[in-house]
Amino acid sequence: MAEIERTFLALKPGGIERGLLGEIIGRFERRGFRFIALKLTMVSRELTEKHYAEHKGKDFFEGLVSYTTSGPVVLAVIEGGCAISVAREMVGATDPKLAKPGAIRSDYGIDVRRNLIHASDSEESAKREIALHFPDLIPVVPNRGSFESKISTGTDMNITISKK
Ligand code: IDP
Ligand code: MG
Repeated sequence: MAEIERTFLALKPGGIERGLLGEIIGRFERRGFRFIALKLTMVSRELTEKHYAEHKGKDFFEGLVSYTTSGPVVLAVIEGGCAISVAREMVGATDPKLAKPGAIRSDYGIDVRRNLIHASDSEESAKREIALHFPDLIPVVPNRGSFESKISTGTDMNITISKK
């Protein structure tokens, strides 16, 4: 059975401006992923710089940060089998022109900066990005009837919960 994982998604301002929110979120739902956390928000420059810290110093960094902070974004955590790699595949190559047909960036994008959506690229990134954007989400061992929040502690399900 596929390993149950959580990953982080961010719909960038362009996708929301163009009214593609339902379409993009719907793809993940229909694929069978469960939304664990979801919010529409503006992200500060400081948080955006932290999120994209690996790109600091690159020529596109300033444009990337300005674009990401230019309008509302939708941030989400999804859970499901091999969520990290499957979400990356659904999102497609960084440059929409190189993404395969059927990938979100290919189907709706043409510009590398305005490439609609971010998805964590590894287990380590997923952990870091989830903690950065959803610090209140309690990490649980997934796939044990997990739909946890601060309200439901999951103690009746005998699962491991640790607050970071
Ligand atoms: P990823 O989003 O596919 O993981 P990264 O290389 O991590 O791609 O880059 C982060 C984001 O920075 C991309 O999604 C894209 O919006 C932007 N970006 C990457 N390379 C370029 C570039 O060469 N020009 C402009 N923007 C870029
Ligand atoms: Mg990346």
